[in-house]
Amino acid sequence: MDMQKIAKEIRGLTLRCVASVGQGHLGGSMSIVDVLTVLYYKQMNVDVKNPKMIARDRLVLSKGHAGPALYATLCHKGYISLEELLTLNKFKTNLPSHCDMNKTPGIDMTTGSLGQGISCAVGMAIASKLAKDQAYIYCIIGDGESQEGQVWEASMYASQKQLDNFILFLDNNNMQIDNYTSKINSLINPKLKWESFGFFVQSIDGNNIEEIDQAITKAKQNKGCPSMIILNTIKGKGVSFIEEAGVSNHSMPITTEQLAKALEELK
Ligand SMILES: Cc1ncc(C[n+]2csc(CCOP(=O)(O)OP(=O)(O)O)c2C)c(N)n1
Ligand SMILES: [Mg+2]
Repeated sequence: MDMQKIAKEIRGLTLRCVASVGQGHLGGSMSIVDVLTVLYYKQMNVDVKNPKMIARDRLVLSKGHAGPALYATLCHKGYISLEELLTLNKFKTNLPSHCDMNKTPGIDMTTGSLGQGISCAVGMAIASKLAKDQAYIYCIIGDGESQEGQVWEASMYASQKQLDNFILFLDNNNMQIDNYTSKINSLINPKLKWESFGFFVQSIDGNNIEEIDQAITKAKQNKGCPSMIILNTIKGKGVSFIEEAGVSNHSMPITTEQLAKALEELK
């Protein structure tokens, strides 16, 4: 399986999804495509024919505004059709810009209010331990999102409960809604912070498929405490005009012409 190729295709689908409505969270969607590719094509125990399978692994996209990247991944896997992918945010759509578990097959938790998803994920990891179902619960938070106190309450409790089935990712793209995190409220050293909270922490190139795959495998082998994988990513990764927009790429427009050019670049 060529995961590099799949990631490019998922990036293309993400762009098409956002372009169908003309504007959206391109930056933070593009930065997590590589981790989504590895999760859904290699590491997660899920069944596209049975999205609600008991004891499946689960993903909580706590930075729920990156919904388009997850929808594109689910579309690539076959959970949703291409036709449906292009209904983002439209009247009566099943694909709201932020994830909704009651609307979209394959979405494990409703998110969008930053900070809350991680708490839900910790609860799901506790439930999985009680059920002894051997599932892994994955969760992706943003670096800006980590300014929410709830992120730290949830992290503290995951550690207290020794949730080694809980694998947390930080999308460390250095940007939040309208500026660099370092200019607003910096994490300074997220590795030290989560280590001090009792996590097994790895810090990797979050846009490198190989590194992501290896880090998840290592996190699964870790016993007795939760894992954090810091994904050092580029916001808007993969398309030059989005990367170059920098802190303006959080939510930005994309025209039909830009879409065509970007898809060409991804070939
Ligand atoms: C509780 C809450 N406050 C504010 C927002 C609005 N909001 C959406 S995305 C965002 C910035 C998040 O930054 P980051 O977590 O770094 O996301 P990324 O860079 O990955 O897109 C904000 C403030 C929200 N969704 N929820
Ligand atoms: Mg960010």
